[in-house]
Amino acid sequence: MTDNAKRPMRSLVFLMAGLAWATGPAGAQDLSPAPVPVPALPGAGRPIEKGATRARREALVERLGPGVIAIPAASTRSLERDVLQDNDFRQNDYFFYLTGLEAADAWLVITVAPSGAAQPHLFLPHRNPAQETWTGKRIGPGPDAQRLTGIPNVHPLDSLDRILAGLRRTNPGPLYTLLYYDTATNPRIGRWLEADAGIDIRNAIPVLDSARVIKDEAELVRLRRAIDITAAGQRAAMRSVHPGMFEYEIEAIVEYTFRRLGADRVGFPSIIGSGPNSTTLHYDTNRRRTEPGDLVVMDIGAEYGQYSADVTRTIPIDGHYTDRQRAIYELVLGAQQAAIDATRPGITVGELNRVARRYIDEHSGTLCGERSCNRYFIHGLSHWLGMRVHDVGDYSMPLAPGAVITIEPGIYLPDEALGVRIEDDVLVTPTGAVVLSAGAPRTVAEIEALMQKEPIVP
Ligand SMILES: [Mn+2]
Repeated sequence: MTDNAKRPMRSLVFLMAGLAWATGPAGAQDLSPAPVPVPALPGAGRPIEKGATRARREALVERLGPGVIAIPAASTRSLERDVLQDNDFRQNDYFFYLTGLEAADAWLVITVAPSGAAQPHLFLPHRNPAQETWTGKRIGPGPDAQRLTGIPNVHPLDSLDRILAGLRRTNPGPLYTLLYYDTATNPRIGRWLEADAGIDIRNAIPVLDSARVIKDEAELVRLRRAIDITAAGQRAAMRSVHPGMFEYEIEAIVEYTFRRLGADRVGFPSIIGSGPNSTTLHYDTNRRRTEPGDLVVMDIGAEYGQYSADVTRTIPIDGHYTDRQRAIYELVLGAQQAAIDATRPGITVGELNRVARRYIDEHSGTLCGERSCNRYFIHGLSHWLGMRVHDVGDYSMPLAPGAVITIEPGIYLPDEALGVRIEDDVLVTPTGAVVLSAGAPRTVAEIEALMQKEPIVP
């Protein structure tokens, strides 16, 4: 995938370590330029795709009809009260989907008149200079917020209850909001839900979830970047591992690459399972020391701009698969390719699962004894991918262009400490599918060849 020409000669690696880190094969030069942060925007400050977020709001209005839609942002978490492992703030996915804004404690309200005419309103907390000593600059109600979000009506948060009451009078109909375990604890939604409030309150989540399955162009730009960064993490790990390395060292190479290439955080805890741990599906303790002959399952995903990748590779710690490992690997790879080849609009993930399992049935031979290896493929083939690594959406829905799924068959043989999972991220197109994670080497030959190259991390 990546050309080696820009790397310094091996003998210079130590002298030029800084340069090697800057220009290594998992380098930022592989990515399109990152957007320039907008200082007035909170969070990562990435420019808001105003056209895309407006189109998403219009699609929601179209589906819900007259009434008022009120979507809360997330709040910051407390260093004292919560377990903070990265940032103290990650925006609510639904609020982000409709606004692109990373502001805490905000609300989006969309009015839909009986005529169908819709109007978005953004409510933002007043800025608090004393608090900003701790938090850094926030975005408050004002012209900056209007200009950067493309939402013409911006109000202070403390006027929300009063203005919302007026908007509900002039836009009769249900009040749609987010009803799920997380927002049940939102005091304002709690008040609306009380029986004596007399509000016809309905859940906007099912309609939003079905919309989120189909990614628009702006979403795909972010998701592709998360996936490209993750593929770079896979390549960096492939080059750098050796027997005797601890699993957490491999995790460090992966996550170093993520952050160096601008990922915001991991989309989920990195799974680096070596030897016997390769057969534990969600192993993420990553404390074992690798040994010669181990396979290592690396199931990793960077989050970038609120979107998460999910790419798994299974590599031999010493650079060469044994005959037995290779045979199982080729079986999993063949099943994955069969499912990728079958991916197209109209098919369901359940049908893809059957395609992969049929391949395994037909190609197991005696690899797993008398019977097919299928009984060691102990999880589902696919899940939706997007703002959540296991993204929202109905799995009975036939695939349509713009949907993104993972395709990840695996075979796990605990008695042999031999687990193989291969996972790619696949975009459904009008005519078939595109593998978005092709930047991570996938065949035995590609992986063994890359593992021969000099390590990125000495
Ligand atoms: Mn997955």
